[in-house]
Order: sequence, then C-alpha cells, then structure tokens
Amino acid sequence: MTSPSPVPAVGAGDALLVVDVQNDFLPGGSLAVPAGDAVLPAIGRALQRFAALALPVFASRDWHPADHCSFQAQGGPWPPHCVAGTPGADFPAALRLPADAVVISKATTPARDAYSAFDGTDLHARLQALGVRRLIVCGLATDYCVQASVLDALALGYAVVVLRDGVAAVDVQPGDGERALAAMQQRGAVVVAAADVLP
Ligand code: VGL
Ligand code: ZN
Repeated sequence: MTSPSPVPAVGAGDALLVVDVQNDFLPGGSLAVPAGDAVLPAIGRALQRFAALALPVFASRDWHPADHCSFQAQGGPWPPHCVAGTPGADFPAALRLPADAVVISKATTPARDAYSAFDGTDLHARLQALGVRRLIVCGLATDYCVQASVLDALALGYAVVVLRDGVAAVDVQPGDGERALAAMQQRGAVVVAAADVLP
C-alpha cells in the first residue's frame, strides 16, 4: 500500500505560478539554465490539471529594457537576457501556456532588478482578488527567481508547494539549487514531485 500524499491535491483556493519560463533561460538562450527544458513535462502536467479544474494560472516573465542594470554592460552580473519584446523574452511554444493565463512582467525599468514575481507587480492583489490561499510554483531558476518568489509568497501568508521536477537551477556555485530548495522548505514550502500533487 502506498502512503497517503502529505500534500492535499490541487483544488479550490489554489493557483499555479509559472516563473520565468522564457526562451533566454532555456537551452540556446542567452542565460540558459542547464537542463532548463527538463521542467516542461512537469509544468505541462500542472497546466493540464489547472485547466481541467478551471483554476487560475499566472506566468511571470523577466521583461527588461535593453540597458537594464542587471546586464554586464551596466555593471550587473548577467549577460543581456529577456529584453522586452525580443524572441528571447517570449514564452516558448512548448510551454503551451493557456490563453487566459495572467502574465506578470517584472524588472521592467532600467535601474531596478526584481527576482520575485511579487516585486513591483500586482501579483499579490490579483491573487487576493481571486481568493487564492495556496500557490503551486514551478519554473526558472530555482536559485534566483523561483526562490525569491516562493520566499515572498510565504512571507505574504500563502501556502506554497514547489514542484521539484518543475524547477531547474542556474547553479553558479554547485549546490545552489539544492540550497535554495532547503531554504524554501525551512520557511514552510513543501517540495514534491508534480505527480504527488497532480494525480
Ligand atoms: C533570473 C537571473 C537573472 C531568473 C532572472 O528568472 O531566475 N535569473 N534574471
Ligand atoms: Zn533578469
């Protein structure tokens, strides 16, 4: 006999947050996350389930101006990536985001970076308006925007489930992704395989 799932299955009060699954963070992109495309099957499974249950889906995107402060030419840590309106900033076709997904653009002004999908956006207000109490989180990258979004969500009072097979890390230092998951768990996030919460 299998043990019962420790996490309630997806249902009313849940929203899916797909963090920054954009071409520049996928293999071939300007800031590719190693094995970034390995997240697509788990995210596809989540999108299917949320559509079947008519539950809300949010997709955040890095949406930088061409002279963004996080780019190396401006003294930042990163190569240019996710410049607003360029193909690298697009969601990949393979993501198959539903037409009614709510897109949350972040870090849209030159002088400020924002890793969290809550930082400088109306995500919290939109979730509150829908009565969302729990977020199912997936996307890129585990050690940057996923971690920042999850920690903000927990601080705002949401329950958070992170899909282990739906996230992938940059791992600038080996182990960054695992340490990020541990930090999220320590603050109250539950990390599970997609199949455990999306039967
Ligand atoms: C991200 C690095 C720079 C992310 C965004 O989405 O995780 N990482 N900008
Ligand atoms: Zn960025």
